[in-house]
Amino acid sequence: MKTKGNRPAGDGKRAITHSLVGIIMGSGSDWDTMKYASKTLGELGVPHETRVVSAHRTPDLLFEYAAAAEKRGIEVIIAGAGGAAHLPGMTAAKTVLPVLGVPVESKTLKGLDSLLSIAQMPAGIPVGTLAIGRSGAVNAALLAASILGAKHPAVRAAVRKFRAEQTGRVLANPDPSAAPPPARKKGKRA
Ligand code: RP5
Repeated sequence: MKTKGNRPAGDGKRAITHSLVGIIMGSGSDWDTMKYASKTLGELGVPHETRVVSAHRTPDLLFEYAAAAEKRGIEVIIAGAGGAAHLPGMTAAKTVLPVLGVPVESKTLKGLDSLLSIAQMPAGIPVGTLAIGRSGAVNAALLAASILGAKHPAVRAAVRKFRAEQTGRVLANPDPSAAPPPARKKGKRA
């Protein structure tokens, strides 16, 4: 599987070339949401992979993926699914790695079905459940990075930088009624 986002060296020593996070999703149609998890991990420089693994259409693949993930060096799994969203729970049942679930917004119930399916796991097999849709996908990536940060200082530093920049953007634009500063033309000095 292709590893994405392996930009920074592994904690200043050796570059991490294998995926630390596996982003899986129940259908190719989930990519519109799950791409935000991949984009966020890419911005943080966290090596990750993306793959469609359906709990009901490819159950054997799901078992294989979840059972082999730890040995392959994956440290966190992000699983996105919509509707009767059993992918995160089934994945969590086959691995002791942390599994973060992203409820994909469904057409009929606006993702409430996905949210409850993922969040309401019976005691014994946890799935860390994020918000419905894009926010959940972004936050799953940030939470995965926070988890990885305990072991990988470069990832922890990337999360700190992300937070500081986010704070800086808010503080730099305190008045919502003010027009945003005009973009400078290339070659012109301020
Ligand atoms: C779930 O069913 C997927 O996670 C997706 O959100 C939903 C619809 O899948 P498609 O019919 O678009 O393939 O398994």
